Amino acid sequence: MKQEKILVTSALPYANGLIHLGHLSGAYLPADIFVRYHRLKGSDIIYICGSDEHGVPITITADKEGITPQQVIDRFHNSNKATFEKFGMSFDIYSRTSLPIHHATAQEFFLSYYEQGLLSEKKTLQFFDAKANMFLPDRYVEGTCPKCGYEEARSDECEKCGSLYDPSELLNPKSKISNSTPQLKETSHWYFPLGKFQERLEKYIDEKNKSFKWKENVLQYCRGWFNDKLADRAVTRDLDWGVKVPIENVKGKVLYVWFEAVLGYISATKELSIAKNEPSLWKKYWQDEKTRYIAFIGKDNVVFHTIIFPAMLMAWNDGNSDKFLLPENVPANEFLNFEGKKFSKSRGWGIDVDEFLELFPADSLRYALASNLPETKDTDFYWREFQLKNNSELADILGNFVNRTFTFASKHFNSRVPKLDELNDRDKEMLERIKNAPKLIGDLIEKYKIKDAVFEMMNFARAGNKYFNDSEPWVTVKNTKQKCGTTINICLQTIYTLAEVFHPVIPFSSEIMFKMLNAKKTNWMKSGIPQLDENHELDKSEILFTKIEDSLIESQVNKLGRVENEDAPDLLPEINYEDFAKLDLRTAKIIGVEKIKKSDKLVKLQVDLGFEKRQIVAGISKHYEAEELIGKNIVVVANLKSAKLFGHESQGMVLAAETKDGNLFLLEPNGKSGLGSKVK
Ligand code: B3M
Ligand code: ZN
Repeated sequence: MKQEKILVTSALPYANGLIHLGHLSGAYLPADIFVRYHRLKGSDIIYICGSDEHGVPITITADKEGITPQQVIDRFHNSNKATFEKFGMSFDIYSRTSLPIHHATAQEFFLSYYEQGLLSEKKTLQFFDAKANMFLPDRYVEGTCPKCGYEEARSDECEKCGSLYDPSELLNPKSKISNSTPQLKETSHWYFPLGKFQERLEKYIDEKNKSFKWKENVLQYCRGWFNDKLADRAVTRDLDWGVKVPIENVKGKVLYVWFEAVLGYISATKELSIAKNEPSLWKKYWQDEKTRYIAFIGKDNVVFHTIIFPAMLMAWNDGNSDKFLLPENVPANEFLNFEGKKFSKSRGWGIDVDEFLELFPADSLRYALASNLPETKDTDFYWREFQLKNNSELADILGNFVNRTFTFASKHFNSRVPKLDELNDRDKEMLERIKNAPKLIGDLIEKYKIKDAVFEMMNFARAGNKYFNDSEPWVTVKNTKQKCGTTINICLQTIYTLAEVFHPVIPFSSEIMFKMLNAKKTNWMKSGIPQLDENHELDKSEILFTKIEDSLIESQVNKLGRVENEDAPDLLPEINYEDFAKLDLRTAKIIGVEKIKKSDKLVKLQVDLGFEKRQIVAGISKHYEAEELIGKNIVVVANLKSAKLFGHESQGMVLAAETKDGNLFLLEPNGKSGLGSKVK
């Protein structure tokens, strides 16, 4: 059979958060299974992924934490990369879109469109947040719907009544970033003419679907987009963080994150080529007509991979002699939910993959997720189901079959593969099953029916167990040892084939099975032919799967929905004691109050510190009547440099607590500490 050449990509996760189980089920685990299968089949396949490191949310995280966007992406890139490794993802490269090679690639594409005259520059009005000094993407503006009065409407569309309007019609707009009122400000952007490509895109999807059968859920999304007619799309943004618009004299504008992120697949492949010392290797995958390109994603990314990315590639191909391939298939999955609800970090619903893998083996998670993939509709992860999959399937069926076979082989056959003697019908039937398993399972994987493939894998192990039981080697070992030998031989051959076909799903355990067999993987299809010679020496047996205790599962279930503290404020950066000790805080008493005429906030206080009297201007006049202030014991900052406020000298500061709704309360010591005492 001819060797297939295949390029596989998985959506590039944002380096702005940790990946969760839902991500694994959507775009990563199915792809990894597909890739591992093809490697065993002998296909020439590369698997590309990496972090998506641009976009507004990353800059917002950075601002919130008082760090740079680079620090944000470094943190999440490194931890997601490590988590993927622990989970057994077998990417050929896990790259990042902040690398120069990606910036250059994305700019090259943009310039090609620009030079072909495809992009149009348009002026628009967009909300600008003066406080945060930035243009606001739609989802960061909220206001009152001009049609129905819904108060949480978005800048150009109302979720409640469904109406679309111009952002200038939105009432009481608020910036979600600074909570201030944004102003509409003129800006200009470049637009990509998606509409021009509609006909070709429809044809492309139609043809690919005819030859390669696309998933119904994916076709549905595409039809929806085509029905609404594709419109021009702005492909630039006013932002500092991202791939700079490569046009002279254009400042402060970057490429829209989605517009460049999809090109990250190409730049990552280039990076891989350089790492492999074959700089043009990437062309072999992206530009050779014989290559099959499969893009694995989750359902929220469909339009970008079936419409926008293909249109971008078509546009490049129109203007350049080196032509890129379009995806042959985009087998998007639906979502995985968690115990009946959406994953939510803030509500404590779900578990980080990293934390999960501290508690349970990667293969247990891989198997549980793979047998419950959201291939045609959303599915749920349930802790009890996870326990059941591990205990009753991995341990009780696969693990048990391997264990009892090895026990027999070591006890009665000196850990060597016994001779295959005369075959009865049951033996022949089992050998037939071994022969058929790789093709049966492989065909399902090729059709992206991974869940069904996993079901067949376990079914095959089930058949092994049944064969063992029905053959009763514990009886034959006593009177017809040759018969017993035949049974154990066939069981060992079954284990070999199981190790092979289970490899894509549980690679770590498959590795152990091969080690126990003292054998190596072979070509996928060959693994249906008995591979272990008579008298072949086996390695020692290991426990493949341990059962998960109820208590461990219960403690996880009990944790659900518990959050440390949802309203915990963002504290200022840490200080050390020396910083604190610089403040000289003293007890004092208010002995005089005078309003400051031109200000509705400030009052002039005369305070007695015991050792001296001072004048302090404080912003509390909205919160206290002058009369109630006289005689109050307070705390003041006594070593604050004096300053003039509204023309009045202020020699210190009074301490007050501000509540969430903006009320101020003076800190009032009870008077026992006298005046001028140090507060520490
Ligand atoms: N980072 C969206 C996501 O993680 C986005 C995918 C990019 S694929 C090129 O859902
Ligand atoms: Zn409305």
